[in-house]
Amino acid sequence: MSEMKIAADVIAAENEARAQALDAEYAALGETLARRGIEIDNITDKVSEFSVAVPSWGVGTGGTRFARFPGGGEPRGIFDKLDDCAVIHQLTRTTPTVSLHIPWDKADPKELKAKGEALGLGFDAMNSNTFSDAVGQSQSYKYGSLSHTDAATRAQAIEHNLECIEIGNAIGSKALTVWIGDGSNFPGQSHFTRQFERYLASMAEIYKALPDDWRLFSEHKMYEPAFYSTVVQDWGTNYLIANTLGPKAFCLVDLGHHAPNTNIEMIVARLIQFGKLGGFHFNDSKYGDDDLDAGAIDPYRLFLVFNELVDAEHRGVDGFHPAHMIDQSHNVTDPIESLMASANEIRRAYAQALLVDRAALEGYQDENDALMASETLKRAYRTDVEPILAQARRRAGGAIDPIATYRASGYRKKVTMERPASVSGGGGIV
Ligand code: LRH
Ligand code: MN
Ligand code: MN
Repeated sequence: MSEMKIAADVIAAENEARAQALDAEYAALGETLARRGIEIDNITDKVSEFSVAVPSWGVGTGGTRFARFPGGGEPRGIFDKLDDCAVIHQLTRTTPTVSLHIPWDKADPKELKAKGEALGLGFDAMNSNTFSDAVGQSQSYKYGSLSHTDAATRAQAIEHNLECIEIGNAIGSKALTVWIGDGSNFPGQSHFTRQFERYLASMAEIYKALPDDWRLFSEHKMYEPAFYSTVVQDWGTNYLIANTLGPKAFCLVDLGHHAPNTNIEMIVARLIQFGKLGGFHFNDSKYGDDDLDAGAIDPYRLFLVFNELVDAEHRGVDGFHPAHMIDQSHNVTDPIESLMASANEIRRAYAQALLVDRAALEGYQDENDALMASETLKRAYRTDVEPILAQARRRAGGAIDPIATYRASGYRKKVTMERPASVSGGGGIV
């Protein structure tokens, strides 16, 4: 039995107050879906099996571009972060794993593993950091890391990634995500081809050290912190990387890392078609890499991404098991609340995508009936699946209403008393 951060009787009392309404709403939705030939419990079971990893860096207040306004009870380090992640999972039953970032989360792997086990949490993909300088490192990443012109700097960046694999191996992770900020700020500053050759050679070294049952995810981003050119700037370059490195290399799609209005769901479809979709960093975006809460700006786009994933599942695409991770930064909300709401939004998009009548859609596509094809997607999207999500949580021992239950539990107040006040200031991740 894992350590419970929220008392079971709080969850029970909060659920008790909402159980009758949920049962009525679930029964009504069940009737609606039955008329469409869908058995509600089948959808609820599928939703229950769907999980998404929480980023360790998401539970602290972020948004460090101009200033940071920390809330009460900010986690002091990785062990506090894991406690907060456990709360998210206990109430949502959606986030059983945490994605670590090294060196921010560096600790004795044995202690990390023991803490995870005590809380009932596992570890998802490891993330390396060669986009900022760590205290005491000998070479600076100011002019790049894995693609740096200097061999010693590249060697240091490679070595750091190997260490991430080693730590990950000791705690049960099965993947490494590499995002780098390498690029240039002026035309002419870097030779595009030579820079990319150096990157590929460095990544090949990392790939060589990957255990057989691991996957290597490269994450593209259009710009920032390099503002003229970025080495891994789009999914085309990313595909070339994964293809060049080999069968354990895949592309990671962070929803906020594209030009505005990019058709992300189509990128997802292409990567699925060519067997190189590794996984996601879910978040939402209005202008750039905003790291806003999943579904906060454009929930229909999130649904359309899931429509591609469910379509691939439906077609039985070979070896299809993308990693689901959240990558967000919370500036004006309690990060625990934002992450619970986001996990819920991600499951919502999945549940809605499960409701798409795929046979009808295929028929409309074949007949070139654009309007009815669009309506088929909209019909699924317009369905309020909240009773399914709430039922899935309740059946797994979570909360019918995670945010209300969290507020009722007084967890934030408790950790605010235990953890010293965090200082505000700038600087941090981009
Ligand atoms: C930088 C970034 C990227 C990484 C994360 C740790 O753009 O947001 O998405 O995954 O930092
Ligand atoms: Mn990301
Ligand atoms: Mn990002």
